[in-house]
Amino acid sequence: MAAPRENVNLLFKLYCLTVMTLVAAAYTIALRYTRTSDKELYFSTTAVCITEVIKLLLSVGILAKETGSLSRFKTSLRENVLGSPKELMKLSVPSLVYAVQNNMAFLALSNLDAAVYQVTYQLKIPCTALCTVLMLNRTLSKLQWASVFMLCGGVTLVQWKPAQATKVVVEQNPLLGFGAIAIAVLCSGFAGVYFEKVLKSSDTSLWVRNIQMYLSGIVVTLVGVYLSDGDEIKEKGFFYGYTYYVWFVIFLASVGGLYTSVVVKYTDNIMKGFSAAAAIVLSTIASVMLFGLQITLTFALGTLLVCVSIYLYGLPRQDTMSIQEGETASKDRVSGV
Ligand code: NCC
Repeated sequence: MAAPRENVNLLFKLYCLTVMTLVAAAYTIALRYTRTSDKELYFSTTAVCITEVIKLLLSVGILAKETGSLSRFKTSLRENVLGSPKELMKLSVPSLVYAVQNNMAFLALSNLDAAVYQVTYQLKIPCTALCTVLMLNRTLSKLQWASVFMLCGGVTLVQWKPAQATKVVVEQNPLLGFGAIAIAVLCSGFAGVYFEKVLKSSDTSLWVRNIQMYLSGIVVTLVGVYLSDGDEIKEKGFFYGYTYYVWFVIFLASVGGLYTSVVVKYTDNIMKGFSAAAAIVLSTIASVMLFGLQITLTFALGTLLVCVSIYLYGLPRQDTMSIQEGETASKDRVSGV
C-alpha cells in the first residue's frame, strides 16, 4: 500500500519543482522587461516590499486552511508569532539576507541581459553546496563535488545564447550587474540553507516559518525603501510607475517564493539546484519538439553534462560514511526525502 503514496509524493515534488523553475524563468524575463521598457521606472525596492506583503497574506491564508478551525488558527498565530520573539529573531536573519538578494536581482537585471544573468547566477549551485556542508554538517564525496561543478557548467552551456542586440533605453553598468549577481549568489546559498536548517530542526509548520520570516521581511524591505528611495517616493508616491507588467512581476515573485519554500521542505537546497537544472533541460527539449527550435552544440554538450552530473551525484558513496551522516541519511529516508 506504500507504493501509491510514494508515487503521489514523488509527483507532488516534481510538480512543485517544475512550477518553481517555470516561474523563475518567467520572472527573470518579465523583471528584465520592466526595467528596460521606456515607461517611467518604478522603485524596485517597493516591489520587493510588496512581494513580502503578498507572501505573508498567502501564507496566513494557507495556515488558516491547514489548521482547519478558527480557534486552532488563532492559537497557532498567538503561540508562534506574538508569543515567540526568539523565533521571530531567528527568522529575521534569512529575511534580511533574502531582502538583500531580491534587491540585488533587480540591480543585476537593470544592468545585464537576462540570459547573461541566468548563466552567471548558476554559480549559486556550488555556493549552496558549500553552505550545506558548512552549516548542516553534511559531507559530499569528491565525486559529488565534481558533479556539482559539472552541473553548474552544464546548465551554463544549456542556457548559453549568443549575445542578442536588445533595445535598451536605460543606462547599463555591467560591472555593477556582475557585482550584484556575486552578492545574490552568496545570499541565495546562505539564506536557503539557513531556512532549511531552521525548518527541519523542529516540527513547526512551513507556513508558520514563512509567516515568521515574511513579517521581518516586510520591516527590513521597508527600511530598504526608506533608505534608498525615501526622498523620491515622498515626491512621486510609493506606487509610482506601477504598470500591469510590474504587478505581474510581483505576482511571479510571490508565487515563486512560496513554491521555493515548499521545494526546500520536501527536498533540500542542493536537490533544488539539480532538479531545476533537469527541468531547464527538459523544458528546452520540449520547446525543440513543440516549436521546432534547433539544437545547438552547446545545448547538446550542456545536456550531456547535466545528465552525467545527476547520475554521478546519485551514485552510492564509496567512502566511509560518518555516524552523523548515516543518521542524516536514515532520517531523510524516513521523511521520504
Ligand atoms: O535564488 P533563489 O531561488 O535561491 O531565491 C529564493 C527566493 O525564494 C524566496 N523564498 C525563499 C524561501 C522561503 N521560505 N520563502 C521565499 O519566499 C526568496 O525571497 C527568494 O526570492 C533558484 O534556485 O534559482 C531560485 O531563483 C529565484 C529567482 O529566480 C532568482 O532569485 C532571481 O533573482 C526563484 N524565484 C522566483 O522565481 C520568484 C526561485 O523560485 C528559485
